[in-house]
Amino acid sequence: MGNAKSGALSREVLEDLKTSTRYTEEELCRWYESFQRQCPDGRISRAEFEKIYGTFFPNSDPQGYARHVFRSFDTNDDGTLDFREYIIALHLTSSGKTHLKLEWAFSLFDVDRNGEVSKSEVLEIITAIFKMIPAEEQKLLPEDENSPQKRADKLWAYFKKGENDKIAEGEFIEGVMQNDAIMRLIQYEPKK
Ligand SMILES: [Ca+2]
Ligand SMILES: [Ca+2]
Repeated sequence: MGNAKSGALSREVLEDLKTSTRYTEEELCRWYESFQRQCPDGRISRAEFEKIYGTFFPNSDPQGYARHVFRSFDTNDDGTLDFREYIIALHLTSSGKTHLKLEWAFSLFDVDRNGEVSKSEVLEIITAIFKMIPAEEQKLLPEDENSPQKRADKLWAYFKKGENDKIAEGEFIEGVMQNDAIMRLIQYEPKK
């Protein structure tokens, strides 16, 4: 920990990240260097995060979604992302392992962090996702997916839930893994 202030990555954090991700020491040290260059104080604020996020979606409004993504990454809830949270975020979202990604997606949908997802939480996140879809792409969406409410209804119907029912994490992950159409509803990948 004593090293942290002088700019070096502490052994403790390094070992922790090596265990919880599949990244090598070399990769972690390299990312730490660039992280330190971009964030000399060792933290990314929510505003900075939203700004970075915005540059990836120049033709739509990703702020609401970025705020939820930030919340899901800020696991100690202190309003900033430190290097550890940043790397875990990278690991969860870029690993390509569906199960891991869906664990993260569940934490994104579980807005109040109570371990289950309600329909109003689904609607809130799907609304934020919808705002990232550029207007001209929205026009091309299937009739039953062209509004946040329709998307939330479709997802809820797929899980055979009543309005006030909840979805637990295991059920969510299993359900989405078994259905590509549902996977499509809970994310937005910009067209290249
Ligand atoms: Ca934090
Ligand atoms: Ca919840």
